[in-house]
Amino acid sequence: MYIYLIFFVLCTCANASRMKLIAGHVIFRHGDRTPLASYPSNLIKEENWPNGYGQLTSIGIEQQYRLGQYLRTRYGSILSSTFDPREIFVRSTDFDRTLMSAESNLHGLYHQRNISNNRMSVQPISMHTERAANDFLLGQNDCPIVNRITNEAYQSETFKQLNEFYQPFFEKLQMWTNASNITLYNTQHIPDSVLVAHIHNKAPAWATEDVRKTLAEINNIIFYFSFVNDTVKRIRGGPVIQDIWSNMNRSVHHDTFYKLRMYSAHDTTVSAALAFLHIHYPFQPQYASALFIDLYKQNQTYYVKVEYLNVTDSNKPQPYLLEGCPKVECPLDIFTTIYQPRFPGKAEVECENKPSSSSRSAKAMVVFLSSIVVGLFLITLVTTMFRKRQASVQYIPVLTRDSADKAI
Ligand SMILES: *[C@@H]1O[C@H](CO)[C@@H](O)[C@H](O)[C@H]1NC(C)=O
Ligand SMILES: *[C@@H]1O[C@H](CO)[C@@H](O)[C@H](O)[C@H]1NC(C)=O
Ligand SMILES: *[C@@H]1O[C@H](CO)[C@@H](O)[C@H](O)[C@H]1NC(C)=O
Ligand SMILES: *[C@@H]1O[C@H](CO)[C@@H](O)[C@H](O)[C@H]1NC(C)=O
Ligand SMILES: *[C@@H]1O[C@H](CO)[C@@H](O)[C@H](O)[C@H]1NC(C)=O
Ligand SMILES: *[C@@H]1O[C@H](CO)[C@@H](O)[C@H](O)[C@H]1NC(C)=O
Ligand SMILES: CC(=O)N[C@H]1CO[C@H](CO)[C@@H](O)[C@@H]1O
Repeated sequence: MYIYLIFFVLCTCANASRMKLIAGHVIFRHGDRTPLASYPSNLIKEENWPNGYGQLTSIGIEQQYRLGQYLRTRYGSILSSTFDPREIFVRSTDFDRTLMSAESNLHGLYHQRNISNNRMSVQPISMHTERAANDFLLGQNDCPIVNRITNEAYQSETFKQLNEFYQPFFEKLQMWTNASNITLYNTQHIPDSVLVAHIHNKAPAWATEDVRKTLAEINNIIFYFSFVNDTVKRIRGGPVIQDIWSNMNRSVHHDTFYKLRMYSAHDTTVSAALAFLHIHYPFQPQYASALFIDLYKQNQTYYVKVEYLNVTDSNKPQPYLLEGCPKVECPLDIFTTIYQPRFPGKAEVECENKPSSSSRSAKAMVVFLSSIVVGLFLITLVTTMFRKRQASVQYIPVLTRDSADKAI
């Protein structure tokens, strides 16, 4: 009896002070697409892919449709069942695959239509974009300083050592692909071409499981090195997080805000946003993977919760405990204190191509930091060799002599 009473009281209190969802923000990668490029020995040419290179496939359309259905279950408590442009704002990069991904996703999110007295079977939904050259928000504009820092990272000892490590594999890869001079610096499109071909049952015979695993490792290394520098994190990941923060700030100040802001973008956008938040995610984001940054309210206090749906179609996002936050539901004030100082300035200022003022000290810094990273890398390598390939998420992608050898 008493237990029931206590239980009842607890429940009532819990209800009264429930975490209430206020606003959702989602950054996702487009769905399954055709390859972006090829290699000399490839028998599958661009014309063998529906609509050519870099286009959303029917698999990708369906992945996004299902992600939209998941968004309905996730945000159904704050979004009307039919489209209302005052509630949702959709922003996409200016690519066919991301625009079409957003459309497919919205078909899953708004299954109920209500237009022209139901005489039309389509519900148009507005979305916004920006041509790539001006798209600072989702990281598409050309930014010379980012290229310069990336090139500096490529000069680091760690990167050189990794390049050495994969030389025997690259020699094989040159033979298979008929491409010349393959290095970690220029190989990006081969892992992609092979992965996409494999998904569509068109992979060449040499692309065994071990070869694909090694290619994936290489891809992950390139992703890792692309977003390791704080300046790059700020420039490539900062704008979208700042945009999200502004919407949360408007809500807190009782200004007009969107219940859901959706950003349809790329693996690089998702990686950069994760890196900006100091989440060390050492993999290439999968198709239709989605990063959620949601605003909650409880007892007049606002909280930010960050979750990443890291596997296509999994519907099981992983919550993150952010550095400096006491718990997964991070009080907005703390979130603001941590991230506001890292927000970028205007694109023109951030991306300005200034010559490096202190390139010597910058170089010394790179050498110093690389030696730390080399140390970490070697420790990781040795540990994994002893552990015999136990799956684990490390700060740096786990490499083993084992996997490099088998691929050869
Ligand atoms: C590789 O390139 C050479 C020289 O260009 C050419 O003769 C050969 O047929 C190519 N092999 C394949 C498998 O594409
Ligand atoms: C091979 O690639 C590296 C890095 O991309 C470049 O520095 C080098 O000049 C290239 N060598 C040849 C023979 O093309
Ligand atoms: C990031 O790059 C900038 C510009 O080259 C450099 O000054 C800075 O030291 C780098 N930061 C790190 C952590 O390597
Ligand atoms: C937060 O939102 C309020 C109300 O819209 C606005 O006046 C204020 O400038 C915003 N703060 C920042 C730092 O943008
Ligand atoms: C919320 O407020 C209620 C009533 O003021 C209080 O009993 C409860 O402990 C508060 N909950 C939290 C999590 O602060
Ligand atoms: C996805 O996240 C889970 C939980 O953090 C992790 O165990 C898994 O390795 C991740 N998968 C991929 C493909 O990133
Ligand atoms: C689901 C929904 O909102 N249906 C409405 C569509 O429009 C007709 C006519 O305006 C309404 O009667 C429905 O309720």
